[in-house]
Amino acid sequence: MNRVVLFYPALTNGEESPTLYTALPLSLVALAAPLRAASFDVEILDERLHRYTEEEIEKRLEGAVLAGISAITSYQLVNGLRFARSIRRFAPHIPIVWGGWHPTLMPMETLRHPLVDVVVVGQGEEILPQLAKRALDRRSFKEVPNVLYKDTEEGVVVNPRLEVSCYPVTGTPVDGYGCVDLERYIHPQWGHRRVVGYESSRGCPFQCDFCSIGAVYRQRWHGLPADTVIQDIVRLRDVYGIDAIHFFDNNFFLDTCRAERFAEGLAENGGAVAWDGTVVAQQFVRFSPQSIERLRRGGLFRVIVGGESGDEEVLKKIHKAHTNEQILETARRCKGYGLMSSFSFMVGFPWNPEQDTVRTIELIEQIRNIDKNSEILLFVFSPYLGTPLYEVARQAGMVFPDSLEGWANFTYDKVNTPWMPKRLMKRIDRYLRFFGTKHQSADEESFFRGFQ
Ligand code: B12
Repeated sequence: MNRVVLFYPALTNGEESPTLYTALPLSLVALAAPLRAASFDVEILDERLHRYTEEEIEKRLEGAVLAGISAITSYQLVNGLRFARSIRRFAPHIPIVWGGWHPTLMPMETLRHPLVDVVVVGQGEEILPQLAKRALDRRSFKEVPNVLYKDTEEGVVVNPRLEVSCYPVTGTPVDGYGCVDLERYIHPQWGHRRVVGYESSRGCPFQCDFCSIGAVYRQRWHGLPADTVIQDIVRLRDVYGIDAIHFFDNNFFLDTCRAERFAEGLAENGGAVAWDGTVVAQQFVRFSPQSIERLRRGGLFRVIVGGESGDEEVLKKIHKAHTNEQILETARRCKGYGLMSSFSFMVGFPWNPEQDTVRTIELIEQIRNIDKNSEILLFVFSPYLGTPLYEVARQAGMVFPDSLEGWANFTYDKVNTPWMPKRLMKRIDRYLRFFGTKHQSADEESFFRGFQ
């Protein structure tokens, strides 16, 4: 059989991957299903689970017609390039195809690298099987939309960008789960024994200035029908013994009717699966008590909200449409309904980093006074490619790399935003080290005192 080898690079710099970093590689699972439907044998190499030796890579590449690498900015590029070097060494005749968030946002720069033959922009389900078939038949990639590639005669070729299906082109998401050893991606989390990831919708209609989703999905949102999601989740429960689902959607609740229909349908089908999802605060505070009760009865156990900043001046600037009061009301409601709440925040925006840091930490304190078990994730702001804040950052003096190797070293754990006073960065560093960015236990000192 003809093989396609897909590589998921580690997200870390050599250290072991924490649970959060070893969720199911949804991107490659989504690509494996249509490749298999097109009669390709697919091998997924997930470097987060196993550090492949050169010999192992050589063996896996035997008979491959194409190799694909998925990457978000930072360490996945470092590790992806290492893998690409091995492909060149052991299978110099096969095309090295890069896809995922970084290549999508920086396609030309990515293609310039000698270890990149083809870049796929955006979603790959419709595109990758076409590339694999052409690679097998040794035909050019000329007619394949949404790709850039190096042609021996024509040099760099940029094919037109077309809208592709916003969802699986064959079957449903769970069809692809059989392409990996699923057991290795099932983790105990949030009080549940067997949790796995699932994506029930793509895109987002909001235009938050710090987020890359808009650049790729152009404010479109598409959710799978509730019945399809129910079928898949029931299958995960009955076949794999899953007791909780973490929805990786950007905005699970956008279509509230769909979310409620899902909750009710799951309960009608025997329930016994808990699930969580992301929602914007201004929407959640408008859910009726009946609606929250229905969702809860259908398994909702955790609500995830992007709080982003406790400085309302910043919220306006970044086009985040909630208020601090709506964040606090979300925390109160979750506590009242016995739901876990999870809020993520960033500090150190380019306008007044000292002020936004202090205000954000004050808001976190208030949340914790409402519910000391609320999960808080806190990051130092770093501009994402393809976002309006990327431009703001450039104007504020931030220097960005201009090559794939440069971006590989642009690691999100070493933020170097020039507007951050050293003194403030030190205090935040100490604060993050002391508290981590994760959930705090009840008897720890107050969040705010840790910042002094
Ligand atoms: C799950 C997730 C994570 C996971 C795993 C990351 C990963 N590589 O998947 C964790 C929790 C670890 C994580 C961490 C971070 N993440 Co994250 N994460 C996501 C999230 C929510 C879902 C990704 C996913 O699985 N999607 C579902 C799959 C099916 O879609 P997909 O990945 O886009 O794949 C499709 C296409 O991209 C393409 N494709 C992908 N790979 C390939 C490969 C080939 C060969 C081809 C042809 C096509 C192709 O085809 C796929 C199917 O259509 C996305 C947002 C999103 N909606 O995608 C953010 C996102 C990817 N994360 C992002 C960021 C910034 C981060 C963090 C820096 C956040 C932080 N402040 O710490 C860290 C980085 C950690 C690190 N050390 O590198 C950004 C990426 C921006 C960028 N420039 O790369 C995103 C887009 C969020 C955003 N709002 O902007 N993240």
